[in-house]
Amino acid sequence: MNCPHTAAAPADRGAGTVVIDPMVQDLDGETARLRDAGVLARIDLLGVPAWTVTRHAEARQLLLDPRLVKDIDAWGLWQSGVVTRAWPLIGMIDAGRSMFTVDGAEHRRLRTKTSQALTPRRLEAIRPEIEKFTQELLDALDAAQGDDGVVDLKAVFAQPLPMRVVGMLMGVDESQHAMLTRQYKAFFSMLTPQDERLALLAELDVFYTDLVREKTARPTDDLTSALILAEEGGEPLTEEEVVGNLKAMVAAGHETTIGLVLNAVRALLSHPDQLRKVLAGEVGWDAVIEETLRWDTPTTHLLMRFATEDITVGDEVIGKGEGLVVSYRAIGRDIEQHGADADAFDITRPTRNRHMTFGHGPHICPGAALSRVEAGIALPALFTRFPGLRLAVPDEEITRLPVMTQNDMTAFPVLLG
Ligand code: STR
Repeated sequence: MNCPHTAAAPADRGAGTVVIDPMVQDLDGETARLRDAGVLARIDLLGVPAWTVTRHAEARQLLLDPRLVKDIDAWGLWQSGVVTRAWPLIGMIDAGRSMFTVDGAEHRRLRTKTSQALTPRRLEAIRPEIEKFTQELLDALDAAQGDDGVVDLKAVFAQPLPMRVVGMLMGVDESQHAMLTRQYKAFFSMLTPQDERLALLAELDVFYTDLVREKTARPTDDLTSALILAEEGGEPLTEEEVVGNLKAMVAAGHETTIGLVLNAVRALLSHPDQLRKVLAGEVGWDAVIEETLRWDTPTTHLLMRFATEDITVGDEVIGKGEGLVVSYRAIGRDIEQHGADADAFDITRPTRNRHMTFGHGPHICPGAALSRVEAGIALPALFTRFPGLRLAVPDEEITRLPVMTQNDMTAFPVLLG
């Protein structure tokens, strides 16, 4: 891998450092190693050192700590020029001004409108449209079966559905969805050369800026227009801020829900006894969704927060200027939170709703309710239409994409039955 930072990284990485594998060859092993490395573990992200928190209780506390901020200028390695835009993960942090990168009162100002638009009550209004998209994509799935009956559930169903939903919400025309899917795939993949990644981010900025200008001239009833027009709570958002929020919504809304839907299908197909209980109505789909969120989190590692002062966690200190990642996949497997069998998928687990996969504190995922609505429609619709759904290859042959921060698979070949 071409990574100029390997050589430039500070040498004081302790023996206990967990190197995060860009190829994601053994995610379960890595999750376990992180948990074993301690509450606060040292990690190596393509040669760049950071801390990560691996436990539920401590993550909860840190996510409420105002001494941790998202502003990249608080990062020592960025200030000193050790980390630059040549680092392949920079786009996860230096993503422009938005609710994702700002804290405090400014953060509230940037986020209010979005979180108000995504409450469970407001989402009821778009439920019929999500149901319609789902039915259309189930038809597409049926039509896409090859001669051998095999079809890729990811490409034909799990991937387009969230893009349509977030596209409708934000006012992104359907003609652009394939382009966006392609760009985000390249953005997240560690196989994409960094100059290409920076170029595609610049192209996306132009695309989103054009869209915001068009909506400014001709507002419609989508959330992008609402963000442009919003005035309550003080200053209206600037163009840069609307663009930043729009980018964050499309990137997050598209990528994470793919993982939720596919990981749930995979978990059920590999635990047929539990699938039977769900199909018999003994356990609800909400239980499947929550247990999937806990057990196989769509976001593996969330980059990054920076300490504005030394922060002590147990025996360790996150030094001023150091970076903290939140390793949600390890947190979902926390034994103290979920019991000794935390590594087992169990939809009847009493703690299944007590996961932290959407984060905690001021930055808690504003799209949480939306993702639950999407998965809550998609999963039962899929299994109702294709009750004999099964994997077309052994489960071990499902490969993960070389993406360090998201938990996403290359493809999910199924037989519809
Ligand atoms: C991708 C690149 C971009 O243009 C904007 C953003 C901001 C929101 C980020 C997104 C990123 C990456 C995926 C994130 C999302 C917020 C939620 C999502 C981190 C950096 C998660 O995986 C939880």
